[in-house]
Amino acid sequence: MKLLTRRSALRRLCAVPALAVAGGGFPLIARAADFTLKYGNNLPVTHPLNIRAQEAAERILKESNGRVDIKIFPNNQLGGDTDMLAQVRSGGIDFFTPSALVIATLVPVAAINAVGFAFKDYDQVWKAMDGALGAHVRAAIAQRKLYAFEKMWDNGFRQTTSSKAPVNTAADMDGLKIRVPVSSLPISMFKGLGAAPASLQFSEVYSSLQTKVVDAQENPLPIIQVAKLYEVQKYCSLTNHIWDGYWFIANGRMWEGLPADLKTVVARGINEAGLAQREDIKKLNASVQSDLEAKGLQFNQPSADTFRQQLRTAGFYKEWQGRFGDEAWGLLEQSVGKLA
Ligand code: X2X
Repeated sequence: MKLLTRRSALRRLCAVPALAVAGGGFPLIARAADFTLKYGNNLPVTHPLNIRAQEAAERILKESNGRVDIKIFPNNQLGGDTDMLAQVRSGGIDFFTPSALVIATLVPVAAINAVGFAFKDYDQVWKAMDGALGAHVRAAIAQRKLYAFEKMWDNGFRQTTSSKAPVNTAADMDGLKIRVPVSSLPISMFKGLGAAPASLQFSEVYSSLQTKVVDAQENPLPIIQVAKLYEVQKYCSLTNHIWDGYWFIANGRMWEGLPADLKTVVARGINEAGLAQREDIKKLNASVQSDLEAKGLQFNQPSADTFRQQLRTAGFYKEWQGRFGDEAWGLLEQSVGKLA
């Protein structure tokens, strides 16, 4: 956060270039924002997350009468997920949107929404994440001195792409060199399925597929589209194995230091943009497959049965029930039914 002192504000005014006095002859000195806040994320600017975040920043600037100016640094400009998570903790940046899988490296229970084949549909997802399960995770995030806004943003149901062959059953995962995010749950899950998962930050995914460091990856279709992963993958299997979302988080000290009226403006701007972003992804989901097919990806639709069965046999659900604890697991099962 950059809080302008009177002196630095004066310095800024003195630095206003001659250009500002062109035009009407009156100096067009814009009032500097009281709070210039940095927000970093890992997605290309064309993803709905960035489009809606930009809208939110404009709305917040306006509704705060110019007092809060959020600057967005998309597409891993400030480093990969691991770096941005460190920066939002230290205050180097003010906001970050880690996927639940990514923030789980700091707040383990945050990976609970990513338990394999748990959520059946979005109805279940938003009831849980806007309800008791989401509240449980947000409380755990708060313990790490980060503030999580109430509404999670959508990443989507994760699908499996490969340059080698389609995945139809769990047996097709055998030995598959697949990139997963830097997070222990997907590593455990893909090992349970018999694959050979490798953790890489998203910033490295395109090049590692291109150079065949890995043969496969898994992500929601909108990401496969905006990050152009179809250029380096042939097959897309609609495994729907994980539902993944983004927590919009703020540095805790910065958030505490923000005056109450500005907190209200910022939270409203971000939460409402999040709800709109969910709708964007929903609309995209209806059209993105045919777009990706036109770009050459071949689709297939496996049934979840063999995967779920294999995960049970591998002890995946038992293990993660133990790791998350009975309270969080109970909240998940309240939303999706018995898992183990
Ligand atoms: O890294 C990924 O695969 C991504 C973009 O889905 C996340 O942010 C977890």
